[in-house]
Amino acid sequence: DVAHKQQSINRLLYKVTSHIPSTFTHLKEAAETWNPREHADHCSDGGTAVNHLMDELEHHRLLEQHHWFSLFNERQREEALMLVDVLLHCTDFEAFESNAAYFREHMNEGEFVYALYVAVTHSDLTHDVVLPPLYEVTPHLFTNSEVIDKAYAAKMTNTPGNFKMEFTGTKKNAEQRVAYFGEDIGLNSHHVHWHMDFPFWWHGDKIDRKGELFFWAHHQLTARYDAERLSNYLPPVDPLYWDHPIRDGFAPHTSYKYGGEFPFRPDNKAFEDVDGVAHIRDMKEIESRIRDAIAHGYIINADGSHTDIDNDHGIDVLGDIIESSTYSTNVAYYGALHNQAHRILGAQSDPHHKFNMPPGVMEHFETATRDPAFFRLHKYMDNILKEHKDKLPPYTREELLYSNVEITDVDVTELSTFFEEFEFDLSNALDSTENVEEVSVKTHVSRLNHKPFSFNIHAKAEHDDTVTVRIYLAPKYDENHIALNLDEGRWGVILLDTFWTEVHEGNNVIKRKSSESSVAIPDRVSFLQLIHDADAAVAAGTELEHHADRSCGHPQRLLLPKGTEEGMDFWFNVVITSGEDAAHDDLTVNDHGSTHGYCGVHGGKYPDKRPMGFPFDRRIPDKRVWVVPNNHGQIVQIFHH
Ligand code: CUO
Repeated sequence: DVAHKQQSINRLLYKVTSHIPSTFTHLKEAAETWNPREHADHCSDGGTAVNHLMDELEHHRLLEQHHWFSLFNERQREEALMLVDVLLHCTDFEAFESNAAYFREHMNEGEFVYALYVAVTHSDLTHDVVLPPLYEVTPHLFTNSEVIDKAYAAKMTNTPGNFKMEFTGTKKNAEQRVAYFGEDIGLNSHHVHWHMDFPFWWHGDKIDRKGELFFWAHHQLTARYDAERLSNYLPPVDPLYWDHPIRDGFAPHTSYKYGGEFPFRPDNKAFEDVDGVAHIRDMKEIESRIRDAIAHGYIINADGSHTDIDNDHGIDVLGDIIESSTYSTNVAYYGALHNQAHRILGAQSDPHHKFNMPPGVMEHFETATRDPAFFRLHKYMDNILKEHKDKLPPYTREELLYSNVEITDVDVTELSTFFEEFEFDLSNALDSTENVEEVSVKTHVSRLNHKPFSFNIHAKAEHDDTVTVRIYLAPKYDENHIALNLDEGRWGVILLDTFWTEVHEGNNVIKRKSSESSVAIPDRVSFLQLIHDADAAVAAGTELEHHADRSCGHPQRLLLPKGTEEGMDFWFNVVITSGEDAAHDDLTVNDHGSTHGYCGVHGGKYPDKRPMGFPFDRRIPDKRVWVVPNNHGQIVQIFHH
């Protein structure tokens, strides 16, 4: 049952760099005596995956324990995926947890955590299991070395502690003004989970519009980052250029649990080739091939055939190519622009491996957004994809019009943001030793939040119908306080919410609360709470009360970009179209895991049949076509207190 499964996953992830304590009898036993090869009858592949991994293990070919792990390292990824394969082929939970316990003891811990998270995300056996927040499972990747050092000292002196986590850098670094966003533990958690829901290496069942979602989720991260910058009096982020120095350096103040400090990059570092990874010349060549494809309107597949991209499907094809995912149809020609760029950026401090530095923050999805170069890189790719979108014809009035509905007004309650303190647990940062007592070690950090808000959409309908509603927000002014026109501002729109509802003939009031947003998730249940609840439910023989929220989703707290004291102006746009745009027929009553806006529907079609970002995804050269009764725009202000 769910409580048992939850308890088992909790225990597997608890203090993962230490042995399973003897109090976890069942898992301890599996770790020591389970022989995966002997249980091949519990594997839907007849034991192929298990035997493969066991061969590697027995021949001592696997990465040692207590070593850093990076998904972008080919061999390390291969090993982690072998375990994913084992777990996803288990036909019952007992085999799943026993194999997991066994390989936990025998494989690299980083590989193990990654594989277990991915397997729990995708396995039918673990649907109702809530994954503990990664920032409490691997705190090293989410907090600073200073805090970790204090936690170690607290343990040594047996003194409980709660330490303040500061954002890296100083006021002298203008980029630090938005560090609260790039270093937000919830944002980093969303980002890493997005990549677990949609892994670039995925070879399981086809994931719907995966390339387009790659574009969209990261386009939204970029648009949101730019809005945060504006509210902090910074210009939008510049894209990266291979021929220009990387203007902003980054000092991560972060260390690996095993493997030393994350490397530091000074300001104005010129790009260098990275030995064994890529040449900058090749990156430029790949970029130019992709841009050629966009200019031509087709890509060339590996077999020489062409796929037209001057259509709504083009963004999906290009997203796969740029990422590059297993869905890219010609990796030999179009390369792996995104993945290689992450590795190149991560290795600029030691590109020739002279100093044996571990991977940089850009080489982990957990840490990537901490580095301002992350947003530069993604702006660069976003601009390439914009070239494609800008080639498509603007929407016509007919395509925008849904004549059944006229939006007459929208009331929005006060929009305001503030900083608050958030506390999380660090005990997983420390190993446990059976005879040293545990002390409580926590950290607290400032984070952005907003007052709950709601809006009422007043809409007149000619007849009863299901409708698709999309709510967008976009900064009204640029960094020089010049008003952006519709076509300039549209690429910066932030999707706040999208949902399906019924309208009836006559006047309707569509009410919606910020907490219902389909792009955001509430605060994650803490790891200690999950452990406590599961243990209590198992002991009492009762069911668990929580229902499994998805881990992929923008933090609800960050739904609104930060405002300003005097109030920052934003366009607030409501776009209503027919319910025909729904890809599922139960969307008015089922939100399919609640974060479909940025994370799709797990295992199903993306719910909105229109292109992601519709109707702001295409050029709007003539704003008169925009004036349809089912679109509504007004200015709102976001205050920061
Ligand atoms: Cu999410 Cu570059 O894709 O980090």
